[in-house]
Amino acid sequence: MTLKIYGTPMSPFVRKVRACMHEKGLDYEIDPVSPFDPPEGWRTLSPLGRVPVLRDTDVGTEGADGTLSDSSAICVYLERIAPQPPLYPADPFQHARACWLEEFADTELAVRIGFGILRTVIAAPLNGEAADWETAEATVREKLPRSFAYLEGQLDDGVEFLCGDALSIADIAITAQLIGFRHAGFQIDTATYPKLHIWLERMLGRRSIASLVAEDRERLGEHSRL
Ligand SMILES: N[C@@H](CCC(=O)N[C@@H](CS)C(=O)NCC(=O)O)C(=O)O
Repeated sequence: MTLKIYGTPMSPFVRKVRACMHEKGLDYEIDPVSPFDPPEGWRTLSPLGRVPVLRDTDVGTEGADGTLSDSSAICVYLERIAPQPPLYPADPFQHARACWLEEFADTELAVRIGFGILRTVIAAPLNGEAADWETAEATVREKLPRSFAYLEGQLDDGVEFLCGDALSIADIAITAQLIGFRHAGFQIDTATYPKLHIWLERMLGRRSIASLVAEDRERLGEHSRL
């Protein structure tokens, strides 16, 4: 089986898929397509023009054959082709809850952190533009507290994971987005969100995630404050 991810490793959605692959011990190739400067014919693989896209070359090697163009669809596929370790809880309610928290990460956190922080203080200076710390700080002060309070409430006292007693797609999807927040040098306030803070630090220490953060750091250089 040859699995290929198309998408820049700096995308939180690419990071989410890669973390799942690392957890499952799957080998893959990566083609660092930028959705903002894509190769010709990109919309054949990605109808919405986004990354990541996964290709399973056992299924198809040309055009859209064997491709999936959404991180959530890709992660479901990975679970089916490599069931161990499971990243979707067996319990029906926890399974659905994990999918909801994944959705929360992919929409709410992605928009807040993507537009408010990644674009303003990570991507802008990398593209030779001035960083907009005012917008980033306003995002942290005014936009993120509601999300963080919600996530704090989703973590039971002393538990290691968001859904049940094992790592799930919920932990991975939320971490993939929060890494951007941490690259900008922000911290989850320990006094206000103690469980979320501990949970995130633990997630960042997992081998599957730590290797991705190390790669990011190398790529971002002085632009990573994590
Ligand atoms: N729902 C998609 C979202 C992917 C997404 O928004 N990716 C961003 C990069 S982080 C992108 O390609 N943006 C380009 C655009 O929206 O035009 C998924 O889960 O894969």
